Amino acid sequence: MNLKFVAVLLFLVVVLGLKYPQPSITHGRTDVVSVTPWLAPVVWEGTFYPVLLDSIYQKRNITVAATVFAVGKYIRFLKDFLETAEQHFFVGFRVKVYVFTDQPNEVPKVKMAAGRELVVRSVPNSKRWQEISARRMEIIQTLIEETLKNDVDYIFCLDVDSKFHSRWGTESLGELVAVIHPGYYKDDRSKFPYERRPASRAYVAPGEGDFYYCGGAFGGVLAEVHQLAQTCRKNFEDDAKEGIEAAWQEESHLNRYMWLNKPSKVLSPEYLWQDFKARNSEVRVIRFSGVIKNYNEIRPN
Ligand code: UD2
Repeated sequence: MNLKFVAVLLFLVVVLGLKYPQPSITHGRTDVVSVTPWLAPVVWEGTFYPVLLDSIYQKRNITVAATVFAVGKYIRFLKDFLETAEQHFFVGFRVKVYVFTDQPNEVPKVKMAAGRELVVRSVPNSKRWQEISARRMEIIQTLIEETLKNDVDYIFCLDVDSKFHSRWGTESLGELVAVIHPGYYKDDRSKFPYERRPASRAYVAPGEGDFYYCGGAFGGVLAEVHQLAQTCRKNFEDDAKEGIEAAWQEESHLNRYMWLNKPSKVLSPEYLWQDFKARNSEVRVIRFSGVIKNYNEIRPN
């Protein structure tokens, strides 16, 4: 969707009145569940009208931030990430993409549309990939406190080794937003790779847990994401002082957090698929997907 198209849509909405199919409460998708037991929407293709949602948020004049980390060899994923974000991520809205990298000079020059901005910040490298991944929480917390506070309405924190393939827009907005991991959504929760050692602050006991959520994509309003980042950071650091690192670093802490603080919107695995997985039939659209990578070659340890 380009800006011209958005302008036409806005014209339709404002001048002619918005036209969209009549909603129904008895007909809709029957192959997936589109609401959690705590009544948060689960976003799947076919459960929302993009034009209607965009018209609601255009009136609110929102700004959306995205954070992405490209440290060490992960810088190679940045170009595709940024270029595809231009094509699919909140097109027609004000967007600020914050890139955190140890190689600011290597950040590719990607042409950003009007109203969209790229901000590059330096961060140190680390000898351990676990630390690079987990330290994101601390940096996101500080970014919200020092920079975004009065400037931005929503924030999404995304993995760089991924590309957008289709719309990711206003349907994803909510107070606290989590994405269901594509690898486990048909499994019994006993199989989820939660942290299982009670000594860790990321511990999830047997019989607990709703879904297994991705560390590679989460978001919401600033206050909620700040609370999440601060809590996960503190728990990660307090664990570290006792010599414990959760099974999946900040992803484990995020899962514990989302169990205690239910997300107000849940995004289906359309919002973070993995390229090595064949598409399942209920996934009608892959919007964002992790690329295939050789861990041994790109990680520092
Ligand atoms: C999963 C999660 C990831 C994180 C990790 C646990 C998904 C899709 N991915 O993926 O978010 O929770 O488990 O640690 O849910 N990075 C660098 N340089 C490095 C290493 C990492 O910049 O050397 C950044 C980069 O933005 C990358 C992210 O950290 O996308 C996560 O690292 P990963 O992709 O190696 O983690 P992975 O695939 O195990």
